[in-house]
Amino acid sequence: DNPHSQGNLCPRGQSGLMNTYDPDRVLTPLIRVGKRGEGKFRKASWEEALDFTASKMKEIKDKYGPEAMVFSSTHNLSQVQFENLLYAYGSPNYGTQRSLCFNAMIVANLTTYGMEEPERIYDEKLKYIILTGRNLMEAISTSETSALSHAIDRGVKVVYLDPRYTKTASKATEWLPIKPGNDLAFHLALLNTIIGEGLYNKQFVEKYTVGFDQVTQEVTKYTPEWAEPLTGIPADTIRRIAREFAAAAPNALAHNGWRTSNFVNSFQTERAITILNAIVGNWGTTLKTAGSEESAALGAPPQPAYPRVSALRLDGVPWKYPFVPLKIGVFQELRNGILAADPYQAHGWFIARQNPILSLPDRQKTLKVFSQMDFIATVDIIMNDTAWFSDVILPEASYLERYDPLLPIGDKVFLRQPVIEPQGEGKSALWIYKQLGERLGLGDYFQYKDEEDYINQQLAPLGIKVDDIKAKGYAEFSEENPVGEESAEPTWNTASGKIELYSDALTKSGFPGIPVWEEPPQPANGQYYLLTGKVAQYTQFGTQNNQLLHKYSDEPRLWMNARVASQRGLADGDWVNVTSEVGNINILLHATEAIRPDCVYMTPGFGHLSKGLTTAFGVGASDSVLHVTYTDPISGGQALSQTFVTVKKA
Ligand SMILES: Nc1nc2c(c(=O)[nH]1)N[C@H]1C(S)=C(S)[C@@H](COP(=O)(O)OP(=O)(O)OC[C@H]3O[C@@H](n4cnc5c(=O)[nH]c(N)nc54)[C@H](O)[C@@H]3O)O[C@H]1N2
Ligand SMILES: Nc1nc2c(c(=O)[nH]1)N[C@H]1C(S)=C(S)[C@@H](COP(=O)(O)OP(=O)(O)OC[C@H]3O[C@@H](n4cnc5c(=O)[nH]c(N)nc54)[C@H](O)[C@@H]3O)O[C@H]1N2
Ligand SMILES: [Mo]
Repeated sequence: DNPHSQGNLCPRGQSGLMNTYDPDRVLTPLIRVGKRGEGKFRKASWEEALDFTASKMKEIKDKYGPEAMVFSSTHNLSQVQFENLLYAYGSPNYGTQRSLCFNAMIVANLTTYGMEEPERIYDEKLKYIILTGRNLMEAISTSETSALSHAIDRGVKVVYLDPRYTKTASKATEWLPIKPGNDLAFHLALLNTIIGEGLYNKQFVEKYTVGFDQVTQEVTKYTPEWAEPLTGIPADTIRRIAREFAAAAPNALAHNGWRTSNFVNSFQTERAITILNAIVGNWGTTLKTAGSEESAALGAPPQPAYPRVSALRLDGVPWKYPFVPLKIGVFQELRNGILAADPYQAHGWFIARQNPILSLPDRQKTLKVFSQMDFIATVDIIMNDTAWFSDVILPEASYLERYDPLLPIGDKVFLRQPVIEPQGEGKSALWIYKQLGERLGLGDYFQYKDEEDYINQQLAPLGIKVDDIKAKGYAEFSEENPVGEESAEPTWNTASGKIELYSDALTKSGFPGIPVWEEPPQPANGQYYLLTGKVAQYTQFGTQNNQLLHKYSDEPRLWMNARVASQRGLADGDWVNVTSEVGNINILLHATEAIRPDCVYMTPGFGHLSKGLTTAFGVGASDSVLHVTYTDPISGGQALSQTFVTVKKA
C-alpha cells in the first residue's frame, strides 16, 4: 500500500536481506586502536563507546565552541532526530548529500516556483516527456520509474538527452546523445522556438508569471541553428521537438532531472527547464505542488528551544551562497573551509548514514580533511570507507531490525518496524541519538523512553498507538486530522506570488535574473569528459558489499567509444590508466557503441579503501579519486561531468 513501492521491489530491495545478513556487518561498537585508516579497532560496550563519543564532542564544544564540530548525514527516516542532536548541540555545520546531488534543480525551483520540487504527474493525460539526463530506468525512483514504464506502455513520447545510451535511452522514442554541459543550449533553443513561433500558453503566462518579456528578449538569439554545433543535435530536430512539445502541452513535461550536478551551468539549465514548463502552462496537468514529508498532523516529544547559533558556516552558506537553504548546504565546499580554517578551525566530525570518503569528489582531499580532525564518529551498518577512517563506529540495527520515525505520505503515515530480532548489538538511530544527547547534557531534547514511545507521541493527535498499526504498517489520517486542503487557485511562494521567469532576487544578488548562455569548459585534445551514473543494481556507495548484488554483476569497467578505442589501439578487456588533474586509477576497458566519442563513463561506488568490506574490496576503481571539485556559484551544486581525463594502456 506504500505509494512509493506500490508492492514492488527493485533489485536492491530484493537483495535487502543480504544488507542485514552481510557477514561484514559491524555488530558491536568499535573504537580505533591503530593509526587512523590502518583499520585496527577493538570491540567496545555501548556504555564505553557512547561515553567516549560524548566526552570527545563535549571537549570540542568546551574548547572551541559547538561550531568546531561538523555533523553530516544523508536523508533518511531518522534524519529528524539527527537534526535534533545537531541543533541542540548548536553547530551550524550541517553536511547533506544535496549539493552532490540536486542543488541545481532545487535552487532553480525555489527561484522560479518558490518550492523545492514540484511533483510530476504521469497519468493518462501525459503525452510527451523530455528527460534531460534523467536515467529513470536505472537511477530508480520506484514510483516514478514504474509510472514512466506505464506511460511508455500507453505510448507517451519520450525524448531522452544523455551522452550515453542507457537503459532509459533504450526505452525512449528518441535518444539524443547531447554534448555534455550543453543541455542549456538545447533548452534555450526550445524556448526560442516556442516563444518565437507564439506556441506558448498566453493566458497562463499573463495570469501566473512575471518576466516573460525579459526572457523573450534574451532567447531571441538562441536559435536552433545556434544550438546545433554546441549540442551536436541538428537544428531541425530541436525545432521539431519544440513544436511537438508545445503541441502536446499542457500534457507535456520537461523533467527537471535529479542528480543535476553535472556542470557549473547546470543551475541555468534547470532554470530554463522550469521556464519551459511554465510557459506552456502545464501546471496542474503534468506538474503540481508536492506533498510534504513533514506532517503538521503528527505529534512530537516536547523539547526546549534550540540554542542560538552565532558562528558562520564552514561551507559558505549563506554568506557565499545566499540562495542555498541552510538545511541543504554546499557539502563539498565544507572541506575548503576546514583546510583553510576559514572562518575558523573545525576539530570533529559526526557522520551518520553517509559515505563522504567516496561520495565527495576528490577523495584525496577528503582524506586530508579527515587526517586533520581530532575526532571522527560514524554511525553505519557496515565498515564503509568512512567508518574505516573513523575513531569510533556506532553500529545501527539494519532496516529489518529497527524502528524509525514515521513517514507521512499523502493521507497516510507509514511505519518502519523490526521484523526480526537485531543481530549482535545494533541499535536504532532513535536510540543512539537519545543516548548521546543525554550524555551531552541535552536530555531535554530527547524526551522519549524508547522507539515505541517516540512513535506513540507522534501518533497521539490521531488517537492511536503503534500497536494499532503494526499489522497493517500504516495509519490513515482521519477527517478530524486532515493533511491540509489543496487550494483551487495556484499560488507560489515567491516575492511576486507568481512563477518568476525573471527573478529579481537573482539580479539583486549579482546573478542573471533569466537564464543566459554560459559556455561550459571543454576537454583539451586527447582528453575525455568523465561521466558517472547509477546502475539499477547498486545504491550509491553502500551496496557494493551485498553478496547477492555482487553475484549478479560484472567487474565495473570504463566505457569508451569502440571506434575511439580501436583508433587508440585499445581493446575491450584491456587494463587502462585513467588520469585527471587530481588523481589516477587503473581499470578494465569496455569498448562500446553506447557512448559519445568524446566521453568515457565509470560506475561510481567501487574501488573501496576499507578492507572491512571483504566482498567489495579490490573490485573496480573509484571515480571519486578522479573527480575535481567544481561548485556552481549560485546553487552550490558540484559539477561532476566537468572533470576531464586522459586514458592510456596500463
Ligand atoms: N539503482 C539506483 N537508483 C538510484 C540511485 C542509486 O544509487 N541506484 N540513486 C538515487 C539518487 S540519490 C539519485 S540523485 C538519482 C539520480 O538519478 P539520475 O540523475 O537520473 O542518475 P545519474 O545516473 O546520476 O545521472 C543520469 C545520467 O546523466 C548523464 N549525464 C552526465 N553528464 C550529462 C550532461 O552534461 N548532460 C546530460 N543530458 N546527461 C549527462 C549520465 O551519463 C547518466 O546516465 O537516482 C536515484 N536512484
Ligand atoms: N562519483 C560520484 N559521486 C556521487 C554520485 C555519483 O553518481 N558519482 N552521486 C551523488 C549523489 S546523487 C548522492 S545522493 C550522494 C550520496 O552520497 P552518500 O549519501 O554519502 O552515499 P551512500 O552510499 O548513499 O551512503 C550511505 C551509507 O549508509 C550506509 N547504510 C546503509 N544502510 C544503513 C542503515 O540502515 N543505517 C545506517 N546508519 N547506515 C546505513 C551505507 O553503508 C553507506 O555507507 O553521492 C553523490 N556523489
Ligand atoms: Mo542523489
